[in-house]
Amino acid sequence: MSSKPQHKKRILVLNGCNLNLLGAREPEIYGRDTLADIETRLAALAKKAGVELECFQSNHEGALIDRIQQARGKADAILINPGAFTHTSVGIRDAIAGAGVPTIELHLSNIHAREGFRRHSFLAPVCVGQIAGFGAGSYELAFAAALRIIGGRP
Ligand code: CA2
Repeated sequence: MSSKPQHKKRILVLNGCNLNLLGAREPEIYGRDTLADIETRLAALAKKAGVELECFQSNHEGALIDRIQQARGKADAILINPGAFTHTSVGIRDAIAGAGVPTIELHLSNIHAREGFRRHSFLAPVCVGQIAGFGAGSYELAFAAALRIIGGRP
């Protein structure tokens, strides 16, 4: 019996506003790793797992929405740390809801233990789940969660 060749699974990692500044300021909240450090570690994990990884950061809401729209039918999972867009963006929420790509929301800090305005996420209801509070480790935990989803496990 011949089976269709499977394409390499693809994970898209999105980072929103101000995350390009990681490592430079507020290390007591966000840690000392830069975004490049985090992406390098994810790339190593992706190589080991045999999946393709694409990383994109923007300070612009529309640019993130464009990437989410483009992921439809192309990415198998999305990891997103939307930064402050978490608490403001109905546009990113609608893009995630419309993309049909399982999406995991992640945060370096525990947004539920900070200012009241950070407790609400517009995105959480359209994501598979949320990981928050493990510093740079949140990305690796979210990556592990994405591998489970790609492998057909919740
Ligand atoms: O904890 C997270 O990952 C956040 O998404 C980070 C956002 C914040 O607005 C969210 O509420 C929670 C902030 C992005 C990083 O901002 C920086 C600002 C200065 C220096 C370094 C990072």
